[in-house]
Amino acid sequence: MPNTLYDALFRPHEASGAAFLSLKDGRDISYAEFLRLAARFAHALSASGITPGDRVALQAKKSPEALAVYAACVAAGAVFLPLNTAYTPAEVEYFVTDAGARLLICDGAARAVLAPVAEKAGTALLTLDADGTGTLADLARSQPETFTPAARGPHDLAAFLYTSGTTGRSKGAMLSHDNLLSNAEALVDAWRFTGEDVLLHALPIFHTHGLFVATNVMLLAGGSMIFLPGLDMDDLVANMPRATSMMGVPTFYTRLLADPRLDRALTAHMRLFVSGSAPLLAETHREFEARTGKRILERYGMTETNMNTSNPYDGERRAGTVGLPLPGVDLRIADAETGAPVARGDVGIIEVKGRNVFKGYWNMPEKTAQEFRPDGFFITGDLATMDADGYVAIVGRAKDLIISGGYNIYPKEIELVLDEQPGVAESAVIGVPHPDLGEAVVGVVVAKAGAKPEEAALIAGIAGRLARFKQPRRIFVADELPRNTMGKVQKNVLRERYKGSFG
Ligand code: MLC
Ligand code: AMP
Repeated sequence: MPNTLYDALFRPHEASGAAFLSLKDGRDISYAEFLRLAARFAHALSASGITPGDRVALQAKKSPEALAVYAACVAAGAVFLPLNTAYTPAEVEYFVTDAGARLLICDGAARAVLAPVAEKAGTALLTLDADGTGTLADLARSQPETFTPAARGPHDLAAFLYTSGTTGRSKGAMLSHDNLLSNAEALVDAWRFTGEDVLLHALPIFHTHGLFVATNVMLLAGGSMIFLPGLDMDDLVANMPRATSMMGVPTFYTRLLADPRLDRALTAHMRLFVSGSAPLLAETHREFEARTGKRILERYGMTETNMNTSNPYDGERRAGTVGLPLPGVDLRIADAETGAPVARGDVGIIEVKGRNVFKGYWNMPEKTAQEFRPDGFFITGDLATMDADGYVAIVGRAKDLIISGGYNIYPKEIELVLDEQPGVAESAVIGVPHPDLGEAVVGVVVAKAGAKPEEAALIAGIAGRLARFKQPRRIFVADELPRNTMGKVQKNVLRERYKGSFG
């Protein structure tokens, strides 16, 4: 039966003995092997009662098997809901409950803490460990190695990716088969990926960048991935001579630059370095070129929209810009109030429309409506200019967002937890420059009368509530929060005050 994503990304490789994943331990997994595993997993999903349209949540370490759960969901017609491995059980509970997930697949070590969560949410629970074992594998072992994909059309949903928001309540971005496929097609073409490519893959596979940009592009092109568990400089350096390309967040590039082994010889075999998910400093771009002779290709995207712009493969890759709108993406720089396009060169909000743009936030029609213009353009909240040649430069954010090491963090979510801590009257959370992460989270609290909240106690108090990457690296106690005449906290004043916190 026709299944838009399966037919484009997976079916063509069913009989291919070519390597799809090369692992750190030297093992290769062929396309055919991977797809046999995915077929067994798809049968296991069906055996667990999953039918097309059901949500399947996965919180598991990066492994070929975790990636095969994605392929199995596509084949079974389920909606894949990958979760950051750093999320606490309380955070997982929110996502699983909000999405109405039928099944949660988690690491075996997390089973004890997540079992009550799953039970409360009415969700079945299976386990998948980093070595591929667990109750999912047990269930899949005796299943057939072929699976007839469920019928899914372009507008059926393929994934929910949760993104945080200004209210502190995360929203499930609904992505269709066509959203994902159209973007993969645009990127394969724009970045010239072929079956000869070997991508160095050190990103997590629970976000757009590592899952859809990197993986879908390689599946569509038929290339292979050196599939590393995470960002480790020794692994990166050891494997780079075998690779042709790499995709990373800016921290990948600043860490490479800090490594004396980065030079022309190491990168000689590489045809493409892509950066995205957070701003790449023009200085990083220039230093990287000086050291390696390679110009990083920066692109810009978002969970809700997939990739919107990219610097050109052949043309000029301009440092400090995110390049030109991708083919098929309608992009305008608009006035924040009216949505009318601003004059060339002026600052406005990036708005986009196209097959890449998501279907809305799950169960939040009003929120969805607020973020779209009547003519269908999605309001990204990113402030930018477009120059005479069409290059887009992001100059700031209209949304109160922190990007730390490529992870998005909304201050409100942290402020709500800080406000509940003993002795805290109110709080403000900001991002300040950080040499490794781009931005780091800083909390500023005002004490209740007579109370003396201490940084260490505050940090300990929020530890179990928020994923570690969201927790402030520093919490300062201030006499009061600076406010404007409207009573709104002036975060720019706080950012200025604490900007030197990390050197
Ligand atoms: C890890 N830690 C972080 C962090 N990552 N803290 C803040 N921000 C981060 N991004 C914390 C851990 O909790 C831990 O804390 C300590 O840092 C070391 O953890 P680690 O796991 O050893 O970190 P490391 O491997 O060095 O990870 C850093 C990183 C990683 C930058 C490589 O965060 C990463 O892979 N980021 C990529 C995120 C990504 O894929 N973004 C794309 C989103 S999609 P402690 O105190 O316990 O030691 C998107 C759309 C688009 O944005 O356009 O692509
Ligand atoms: P997310 O919601 O996690 O998908 O993150 C999307 C946000 O990351 C965008 O709205 C931008 O603010 C930011 N972003 C992504 N790529 C870039 C880039 N190349 N430069 C600057 N910001 C970026």
